[in-house]
Amino acid sequence: MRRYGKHTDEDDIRSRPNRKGNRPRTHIRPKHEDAAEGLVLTVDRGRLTCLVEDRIVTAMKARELGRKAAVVGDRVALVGDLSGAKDTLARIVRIEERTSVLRRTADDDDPYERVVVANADQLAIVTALADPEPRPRLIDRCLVAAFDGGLTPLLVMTKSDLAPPDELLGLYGALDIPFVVTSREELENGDAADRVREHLDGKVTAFVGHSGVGKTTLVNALVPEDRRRTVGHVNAVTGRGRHTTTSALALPLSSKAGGWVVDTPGVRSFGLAHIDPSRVIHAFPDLEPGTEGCPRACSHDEPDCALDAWVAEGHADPARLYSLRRLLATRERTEGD
Ligand SMILES: Nc1nc2c(ncn2[C@@H]2O[C@H](COP(=O)(O)OP(=O)(O)OP(=O)(O)O)[C@@H](O)[C@H]2O)c(=O)[nH]1
Ligand SMILES: [Mg+2]
Ligand SMILES: [Zn+2]
Repeated sequence: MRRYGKHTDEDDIRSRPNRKGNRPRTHIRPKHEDAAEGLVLTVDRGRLTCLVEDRIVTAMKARELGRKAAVVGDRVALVGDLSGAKDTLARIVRIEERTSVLRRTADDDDPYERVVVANADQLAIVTALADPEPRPRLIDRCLVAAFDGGLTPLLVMTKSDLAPPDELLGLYGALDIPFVVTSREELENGDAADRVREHLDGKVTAFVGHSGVGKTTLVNALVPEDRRRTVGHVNAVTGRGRHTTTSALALPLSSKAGGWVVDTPGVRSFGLAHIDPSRVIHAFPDLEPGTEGCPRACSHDEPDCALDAWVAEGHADPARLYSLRRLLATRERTEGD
């Protein structure tokens, strides 16, 4: 005899929690459909400052993200306390797909690559014309990282009050890369900000370069102080002797077109261990057409390379070929180590 009654009882017992209104426990992780969207503005020792609507929310990453780390510029999904009130902490449960990634390694032989900024459209490579001296090597490396990461480059040469830009313009002025030259005076009368801003509207621009070249000075000239204060009240820029930037910080531009600037800490080198040498040539758009006559899989640093003859014919500056070879050689050497 089938004992419907008993079965029903058992079913009742099993399903009782549901009837009480509790959600059934499933093995599928909740999708956090109610999560809010945020933008990571700065990261400091595991604490992420995010912009959620118009609120500044402090968050940490949820365990379920595992080893994935959110970086400045990341679009993230947040749950928990999103009020932005003091001492509250939200959780980042998802990092949205990135449109671009600026990566570097500390040195060429450092296998640990870090993402400096996510979702930037443009890389402003900042070089002082003096104090500190310009380093074309570093510029070339930043260009490689920009092309490789899907960012368009912009060259910013600061401190033209201390030294003329002629030499650097000789090297980079002829490339199809936009550039801006600024001085102390132009910083003070607003011209520097105006001229740089023309290249920034509607874009997310990361500022990189050696320490002391004037990245923060420029970013501060671009973003009005009241805006910096709202966003940056948990700002990770600390002063230690000279005010040196210790973590990346995204700040909104005030123009109608919108856009963001990302100030980053100064770098000594820009390791490219993660980039395939065959891709390095893309950062030398002035030389790239000359590689058409190269043998297949040319390393561009071998006797049959077509670049020597092409440059000798006057198509490009020999200093640029030297730069390319030096970059390829330093990469090779560290790879052979
Ligand atoms: N003469 C001159 N000095 C400048 C100019 N721009 C910036 N400086 C000075 O250069 C110094 C360093 O500027 P910062 O803006 O802190 O440099 P930074 O690139 O942010 O440095 P890190 O944060 O260490 O990477 C400051 O003393 C600035 O006042 C300029 O156009 N001319
Ligand atoms: Mg700085
Ligand atoms: Zn070649």
